[in-house]
Amino acid sequence: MQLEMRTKVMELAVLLLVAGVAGATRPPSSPPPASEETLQKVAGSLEMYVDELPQMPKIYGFSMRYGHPTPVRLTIGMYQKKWKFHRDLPASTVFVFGTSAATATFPGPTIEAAQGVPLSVTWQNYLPARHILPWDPTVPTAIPRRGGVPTVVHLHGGAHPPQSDGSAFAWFTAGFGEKGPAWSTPTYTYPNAQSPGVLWYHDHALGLTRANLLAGLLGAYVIRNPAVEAPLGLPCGDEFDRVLMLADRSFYADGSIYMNYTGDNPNIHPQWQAEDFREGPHPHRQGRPFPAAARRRYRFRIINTSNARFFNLSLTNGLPFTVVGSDTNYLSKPATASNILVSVAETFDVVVDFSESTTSEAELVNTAPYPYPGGDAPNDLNGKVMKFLIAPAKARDDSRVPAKLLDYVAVAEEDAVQKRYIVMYEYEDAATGNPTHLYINGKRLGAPATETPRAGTTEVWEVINLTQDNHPLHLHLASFQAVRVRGLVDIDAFKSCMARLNDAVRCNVSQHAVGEEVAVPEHEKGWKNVVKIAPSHMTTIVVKFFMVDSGKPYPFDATPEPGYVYHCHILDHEDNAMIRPLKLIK
Ligand SMILES: *[C@@H]1O[C@H](CO)[C@@H](O)[C@H](O)[C@H]1NC(C)=O
Ligand SMILES: *[C@@H]1O[C@H](CO)[C@@H](O)[C@H](O)[C@H]1NC(C)=O
Ligand SMILES: *[C@@H]1O[C@H](CO)[C@@H](O)[C@H](O)[C@H]1NC(C)=O
Ligand SMILES: *[C@@H]1O[C@H](CO)[C@@H](O)[C@H](O)[C@H]1NC(C)=O
Ligand SMILES: [Cu+2]
Repeated sequence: MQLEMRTKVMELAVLLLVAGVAGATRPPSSPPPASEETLQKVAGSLEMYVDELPQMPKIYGFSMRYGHPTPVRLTIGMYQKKWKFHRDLPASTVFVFGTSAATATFPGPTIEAAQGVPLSVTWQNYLPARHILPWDPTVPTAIPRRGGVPTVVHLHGGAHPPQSDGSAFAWFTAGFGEKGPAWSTPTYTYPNAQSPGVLWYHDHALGLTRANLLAGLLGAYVIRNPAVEAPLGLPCGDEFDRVLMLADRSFYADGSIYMNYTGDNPNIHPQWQAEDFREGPHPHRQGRPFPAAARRRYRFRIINTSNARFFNLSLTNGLPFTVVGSDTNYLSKPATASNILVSVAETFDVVVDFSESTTSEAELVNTAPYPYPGGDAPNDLNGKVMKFLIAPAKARDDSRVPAKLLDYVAVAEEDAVQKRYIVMYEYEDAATGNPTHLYINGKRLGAPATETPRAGTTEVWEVINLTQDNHPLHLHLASFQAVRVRGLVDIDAFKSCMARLNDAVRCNVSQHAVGEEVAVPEHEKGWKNVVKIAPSHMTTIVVKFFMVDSGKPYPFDATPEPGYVYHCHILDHEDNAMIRPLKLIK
């Protein structure tokens, strides 16, 4: 008891020290460290399935004034406000997107874009002097001298010029008061030249992404093209085509969002943790029934927005998911799956046919262990995502799932002009054995770019995980596809060689990557922007640095500064610092 008290006092002391370093950007009067028990108690006190699933407001990124979609300019701000997550929970302070503080929502409004119609968005920062969540100045972080919350928006899955990509170094504070070294413009332009599909926008500020997303800076972005999509006949319209953004959050009893600010190695990183899983359920997951789902087909665009949690989703009444798209692109033909494994930031576009249900209710449940794949099974609280109440009578349904969806360019591994080894390392504190930081290819983000593909070409990347986690790899701009996943043999020898030489070829990768081949699931065989990289495996991905729907070059210059990045999408890894530059050349 006494010992525990002392630990807490020490934690506080460390935190105050951080506050001293961080000046005005420190969290407000920090809440006491909460125990797992307390958080579970708060989560358990929220009655499940009482609040209806919300429809987020839509903002149109085009105008139909002349009878056809024409470009518009939008201004979207980031605001601090109070947000009611659940009937039984006091309102929480959040950072959220909206066209005004009054209309801002968690998640932010869904931006509706038209394929082929460019959209300009001026992103504005109205956030206060101090963050609502703790952050760690000892990982590479945007730290403004005069306070404020640095943010910069990245459109995940978007093919757009580097100046509009939301470089981690292009952050800015309220009123553009302070700007990061790569800041160049308040207005970002999204060409929307890519295939129709679902994307999402979120903060990408250096070292703050995990805290800024946890606070609420995320929203969906859908590109549509009726001429291409209507003939497919999939469920459509606001009611039957829905975006589901999954997230996990824990709360204090007063409604504040919880973030663990005791570092894994507090003497090195006072706050940073290798994997910051929320203990409790997100009320969006726990508390939301889908009101009276009609007995017909629905299309759900499921986006995983949690920091580190994987979701292995299935429906309790046994209905399968018919997967029609993965990340932003359609599959070439539908794939049926009884469960889908969604990593951080991964997206699945699925159709569920409730007319086939033999029950009047179905729960969407998550069975993925966390950390994935070696961790604990989810409990009753965080294993339940939402519940569908299914109407008794069959509803009229003109939709269908066609045998063929959309075709894109072929994988064509043989077209690759370059092969690269991408190796994920985790470093540990010798004393505690806890992770201190993670790097790709043993290099910091700030080290000169080594991945410099030529625009318009195809490359093969052999991605090797030398850590214990499954890392969802995300490339900005490029689309890629896993073609082979192969086990590594004699891994200890390989690992120790890599620790010495950091060179896959000299470490005889071809003699180690000869283990069992793991099949890539049918529903993941599409052009993706996030691919799960399994521990102890080498995943071969084919990367295209051009438009994969048409095979044409990017309709913009992809080579200027500040370039792009590629990174692990576990936000705690990305922030410290599993992220590297991706610099296209002519
Ligand atoms: C917060 O993190 C610390 C250090 O990893 C851990 O000991 C503690 O159990 C965590 N607290 C909760 C509530 O998970
Ligand atoms: C979402 O991604 C997070 C990591 O970003 C991961 O921990 C979580 O399991 C994923 N959830 C789903 C449903 O995929
Ligand atoms: C996901 O859950 C299903 C049961 O719903 C199970 O059969 C499957 O093994 C799980 N997959 C993973 C990768 O955990
Ligand atoms: C790689 O393999 C060759 C031939 O099998 C061997 O001579 C060499 O020592 C190996 N290199 C390392 C670093 O293990
Ligand atoms: Cu990772």
